[in-house]
Amino acid sequence: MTAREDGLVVAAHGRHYLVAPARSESACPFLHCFPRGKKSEAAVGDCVSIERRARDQGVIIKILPRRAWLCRSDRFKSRIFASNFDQLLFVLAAVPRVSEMLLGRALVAAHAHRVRALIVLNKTDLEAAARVARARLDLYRSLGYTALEISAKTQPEAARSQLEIRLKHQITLLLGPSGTGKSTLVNLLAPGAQAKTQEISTALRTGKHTTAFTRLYPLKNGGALIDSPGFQNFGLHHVSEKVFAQAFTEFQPFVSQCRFSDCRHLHEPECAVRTAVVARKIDTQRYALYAQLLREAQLTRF
Ligand SMILES: Nc1nc2c(ncn2[C@@H]2O[C@H](COP(=O)(O)OP(=O)(O)OP(=O)(O)O)[C@@H](O)[C@H]2O)c(=O)[nH]1
Ligand SMILES: [Mg+2]
Ligand SMILES: [Zn+2]
Repeated sequence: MTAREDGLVVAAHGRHYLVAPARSESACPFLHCFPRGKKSEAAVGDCVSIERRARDQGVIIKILPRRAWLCRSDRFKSRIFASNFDQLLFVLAAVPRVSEMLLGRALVAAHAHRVRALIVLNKTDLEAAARVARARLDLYRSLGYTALEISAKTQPEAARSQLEIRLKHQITLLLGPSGTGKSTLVNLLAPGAQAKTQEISTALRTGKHTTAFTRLYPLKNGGALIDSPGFQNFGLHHVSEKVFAQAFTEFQPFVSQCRFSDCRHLHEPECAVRTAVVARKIDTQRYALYAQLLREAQLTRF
């Protein structure tokens, strides 16, 4: 029988995986691996059990249980693209304009998987636009999230010192719209990463994201960054309605005052959450996201 060994999936291109062997004395830093069966379902961040077939090649025999994961999905199919992260770092930028729906989804995902979420506003050198984005950050700070402000390009050292202490020994998944500077941050924090970055105007003209694949980069002082392509959406179909409601922490002071104890805060009479939205005690956009997540969940489940 061929000996098995453990490894960490650092990149996934269809059925082709790049796996870092757990044993550091391994002759190759990375093994090219394929799944044993027809289905290819490993994700970046997965701990896997492999059998070597050649010096730099192997077959994935088993995926070890995951701690946290995110799927890129729609109603019909979903695929896990990153797993086993300790925290989410959502990168938004003065330009392109802040996508709060995406940010809100990331925060719900973090809550559902009980991982920390950190928000970073990049490109503060673009001052006028940064002012607009900054005004919205106060909302998230009031909800208890840490929101840092950096300019990875014009003040890299300040960005590094703000981030390094928060990323040390953690596996951090970078999320955020295309062009906000995720790969720029990877290059700043993970020496030798050489992640591709691109002017947004060029990227938008081609209609493609600069980062095409999710990839894990080890950090010098322990921990790792997982860079992902900027994208519009990811699935939360595995999250229950109850968890959705809990993830909106600003609803919590009101839920006990709803007339019905099983109130979903959508159309029920005497709903204290909706009353709070009307009274502007709850942000309208955040409530709209909650209602949308519930609608999406219903579409998938029935
Ligand atoms: N003005 C300014 N531009 C920045 C800053 N940080 C990054 N950029 C630029 O923003 C553009 C996009 O950066 P990327 O790092 O490729 O963005 P990304 O989030 O990885 O994009 P995708 O891979 O498409 O998801 C590049 O031209 C960067 O040079 C900054 O602090 N200020
Ligand atoms: Mg990128
Ligand atoms: Zn209610």
